[in-house]
Amino acid sequence: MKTFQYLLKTAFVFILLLFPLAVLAQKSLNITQGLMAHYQFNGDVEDESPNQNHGKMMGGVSLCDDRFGNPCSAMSFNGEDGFISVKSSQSLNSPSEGLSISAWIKISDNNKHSDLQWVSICCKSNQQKEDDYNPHYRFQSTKVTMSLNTDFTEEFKHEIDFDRWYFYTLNYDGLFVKAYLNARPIWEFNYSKRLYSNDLPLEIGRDVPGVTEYFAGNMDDVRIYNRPLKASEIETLYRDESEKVQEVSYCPEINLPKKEEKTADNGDRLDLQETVNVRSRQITVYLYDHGKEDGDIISVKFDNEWVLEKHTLENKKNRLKRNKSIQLTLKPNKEYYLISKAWNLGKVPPNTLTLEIYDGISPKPQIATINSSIGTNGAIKIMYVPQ
Ligand SMILES: [Ca+2]
Ligand SMILES: [Ca+2]
Repeated sequence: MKTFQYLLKTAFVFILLLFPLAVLAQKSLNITQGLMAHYQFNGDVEDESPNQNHGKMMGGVSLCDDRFGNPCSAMSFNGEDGFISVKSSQSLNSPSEGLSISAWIKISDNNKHSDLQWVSICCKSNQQKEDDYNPHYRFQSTKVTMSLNTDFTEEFKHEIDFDRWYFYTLNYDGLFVKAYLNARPIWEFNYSKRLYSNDLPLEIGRDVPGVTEYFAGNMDDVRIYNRPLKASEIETLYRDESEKVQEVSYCPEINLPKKEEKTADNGDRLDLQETVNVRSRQITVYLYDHGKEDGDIISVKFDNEWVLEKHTLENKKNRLKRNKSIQLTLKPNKEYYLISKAWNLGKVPPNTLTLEIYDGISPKPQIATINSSIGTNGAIKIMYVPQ
């Protein structure tokens, strides 16, 4: 009897010890080994892996509802000119003998690429001419083909429904290329060549090599691994519901260039630095150089329009009215972005713009400063909040 009690006690202690481990195991659903990049699209295009392969939104892409209905937690691609561009990096160049790419996708039947169900998830290239190095890898399928690189485009037969979320995975283990839909294996093909890296960007939602195709529909949770995933790991990712909890409480209205055009700001990073709430719909903004006048040249964009082009900043004058000013009109409770593009760094970097903002109601102006450098546009958010 004593032995039995002892056993029971030991078992109890053992269970108690194991319990936190089990909880931990459940929490660490995110499979991180070999993860080169992970895009959750929760309000942004940042890489959630430690590799900092952050993306840039290009052309017709915007945040949309995810598969749980959370706003601004997935990415919508217009199928015409929208994609995400990610600079080449050591981590993105690392796959050679194995690879896995997975994404939640919901394709739409609204463009010229939908007849064959083109699903262009990502492609490590932005060049047309195809060879061993171009693309390094891709995940692209139609209802009759599956592509991993240029060499590997094979016959594939699989139709999916439009306007429905699927978890789609491409896996290459050095022996087979396999496709999984909702974690179920649907196809495999023998292949055993290595993948050759290049220094071209990774593009999500666009496949330039050969003919350019764009993804039409919504995408979420794009994960790229430099190793094949096990079937059990694909299942784990598919079952993961950690995104059910809403992370983005509002939709940031980022007025990035809508078209992929060679405008001055195309390709620049946006650095949001401050939020200013004003009390009337008409505001006057005076602009001057912060500190020493050193020849800073800027352009200013407001609500996606250039309102000032290549203006040389001057010091604050004794009478402010002699400084450059702009008049802006705001709708209530809408988020506006005022973006400063630096054309130089002046003699004393960075390029610093001071804004003195008058709303005609507040007794004092609000002062904001925006730091910009070449390639990184500083921005502030302005909102008219009626009292
Ligand atoms: Ca998401
Ligand atoms: Ca192509």
